[in-house]
Amino acid sequence: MNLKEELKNLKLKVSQQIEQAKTLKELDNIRVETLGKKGPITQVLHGMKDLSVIERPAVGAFANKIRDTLAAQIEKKKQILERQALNDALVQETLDVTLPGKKVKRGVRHILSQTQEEIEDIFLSMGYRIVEGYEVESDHYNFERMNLPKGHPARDMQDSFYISEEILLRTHTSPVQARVMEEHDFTKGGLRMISPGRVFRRDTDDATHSHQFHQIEGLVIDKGITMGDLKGTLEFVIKKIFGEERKIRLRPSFFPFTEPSVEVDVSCFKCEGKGCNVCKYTGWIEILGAGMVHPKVLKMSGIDPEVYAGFAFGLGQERIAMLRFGINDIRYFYTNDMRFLGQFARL
Ligand code: FA5
Repeated sequence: MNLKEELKNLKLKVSQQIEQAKTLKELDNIRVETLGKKGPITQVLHGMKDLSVIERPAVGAFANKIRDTLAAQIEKKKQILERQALNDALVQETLDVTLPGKKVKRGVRHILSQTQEEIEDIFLSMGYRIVEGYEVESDHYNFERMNLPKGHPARDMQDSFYISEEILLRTHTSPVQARVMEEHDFTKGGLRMISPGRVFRRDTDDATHSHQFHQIEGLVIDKGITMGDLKGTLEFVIKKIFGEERKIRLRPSFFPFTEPSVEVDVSCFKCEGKGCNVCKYTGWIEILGAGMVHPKVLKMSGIDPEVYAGFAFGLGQERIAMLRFGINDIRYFYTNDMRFLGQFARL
């Protein structure tokens, strides 16, 4: 068989292989095997040295033509296979755009933070300022300046965690009263502030008590402040928190730093005063402690009680949130159970 015959047969065979190739990889193998340096066409071209000078150009041109034809066929087939591969991928990787998306879970503010912010907003709307106190306090501000000298029996009600003899974790937010009173410039007007924050007591944890909880302190000092201002302010705030139809009542009580002192009750919002398990069948729920600032406390802060008077109150934030939302165990606030916390995305 002469070289031309050989090339023709080769072309036929390779053409068929190209035609039958199913994948791009298969096609590329054919290209390398046929047209590559070690492939049969190159071999034929090498064999040309044995041909006569007359035969050589014709066979050479024929071999080149066959190589170009096969290369073009391979290229064409490559495009077909590529399109096919793309179509297959499009079919296989179809996206169902109607499938519901993945929900991104939005967090919610902790119910205690929400309660605090809501109460802050009420007081801000009445021109109060918000003051931050210290969680680590001195015995001096926490007790002495609140008219609770060492050995005073009322200290027993607020046993603390001591860091040293004089430094402790504050047991209430009342020390902020003394700190603000002594730095307030009364030539510029009276003082109205609230101070929310964390407090600590050596109380045993149960459904209504925690060794760590939150209070909001309130203090107003100006000329001519009376018990009527205290009652009116608290009535306004409590109605904002618990609803316009609520009533309040003041009961005599005792705090060393206020005189007179009162416990403030709100009419029960569950039974409307008829008596139920929430109000322990009294029709009233105790909500906070308050009173007129004791003249001794004013004096210790450099304020003349003959000129100025004021009222103060302290409420438990957990207590407010528990009553409002019917939460029956204070420990839910601190255990970070999302099933509990997630329910309060509504304020
Ligand atoms: C006081 O702490 C006073 N400083 C409040 C005050 C301020 C009175 C200004 C007058 C003028 P009392 O110990 O009652 O008061 O605490 C206030 C509130 O804190 C309580 O009504 C209750 O809601 C909350 N509370 C007290 N102990 C705990 C506790 N262990 N766990 C959770 N809440 C508590």
